[in-house]
Amino acid sequence: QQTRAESVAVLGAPFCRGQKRGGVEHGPKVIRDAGLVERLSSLDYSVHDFGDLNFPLLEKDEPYMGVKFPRTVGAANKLLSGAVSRAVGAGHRLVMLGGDHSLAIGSVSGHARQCPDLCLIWVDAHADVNTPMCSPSGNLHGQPVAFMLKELKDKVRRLEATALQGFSLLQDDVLSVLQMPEIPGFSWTKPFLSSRDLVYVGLRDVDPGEHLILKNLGIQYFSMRDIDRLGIQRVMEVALDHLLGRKQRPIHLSFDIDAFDPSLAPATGTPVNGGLTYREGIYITEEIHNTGLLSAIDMVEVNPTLGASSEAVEATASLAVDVIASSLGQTREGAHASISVIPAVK
Ligand code: 4U7
Ligand code: MN
Ligand code: MN
Ligand code: MN
Repeated sequence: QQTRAESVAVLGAPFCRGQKRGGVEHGPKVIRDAGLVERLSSLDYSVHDFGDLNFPLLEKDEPYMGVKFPRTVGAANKLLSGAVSRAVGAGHRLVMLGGDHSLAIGSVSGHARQCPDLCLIWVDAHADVNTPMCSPSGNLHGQPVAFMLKELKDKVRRLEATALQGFSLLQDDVLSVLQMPEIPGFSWTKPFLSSRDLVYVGLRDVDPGEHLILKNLGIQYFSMRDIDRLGIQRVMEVALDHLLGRKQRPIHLSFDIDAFDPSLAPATGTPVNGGLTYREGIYITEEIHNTGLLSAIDMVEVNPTLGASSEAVEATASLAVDVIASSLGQTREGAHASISVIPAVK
């Protein structure tokens, strides 16, 4: 059978220390059990399943500035970053199966090592851009974007000059919230993303410090209210133009399953009402596929121990597979790329 001559690497990241609920480390298994590899193969990819990473267990890992399991999360992401970098460097499209969303630190940074000009589309109910100073929970799955953004490390002068105008808060207060400190476990990584290279879709639960960061850095985001107002078609048009309008470059899609409405994706740790419909979610990924620029996908926060029933878990996992397949070219209108699957006339 003919293939697209394109290959997809699947990499499992069974990891849960970026948050407090057990079970999310079983995400890779339920997503595979929902038929991921078969679905991608039927889209004519050559699929390389690299299995699950084996994350080191650290015995002593005290909180630092309220951040929980900093060294454990740092070490896991360092390992993941190397694995992602190798897979992308070998020419594969990458699918990373989480695990909690702290894993995006490793996944996006590993991708960026190979593709320094990548842009990032973050589909999530949450902005995940808390710094240790402003995180309400100390959980690192609510902070990954803060580790990526160059502007949160940049020295005070640039922020004073531009972003802070018009804010009534004392400058010192604002800056101390915005600044990203050194965290044990993360000395292997440096911020690599500009705030203009990031777009959010699906937001509806943003913490005060996060909102301050989004506004101060002028990050492009589309909340559920924006989707209600503009429609998902216009949202994706503006989002992709913002990222690709000046220059075509590789896309990293970081997809948190809690972007969907909890009625569709119940098996997840931090559900928020009023999420994406099935059709909005799939439209997002169809449009990303249509750019021809998608280079890596994270699928995170599927937690099989939190579904009320096995049906609820299977529905969530199967939705995750639909999102990945659609990102990689599965269409709702059908396709006739591989004629060999048409049954011969008897
Ligand atoms: B997820 C939260 F406070 N913002 O920081 C936090 F509401 O990866 C939730 O998007 C983070 O699921 C959710 O803990 C992280 C909280
Ligand atoms: Mn989320
Ligand atoms: Mn998230
Ligand atoms: Mn979550």
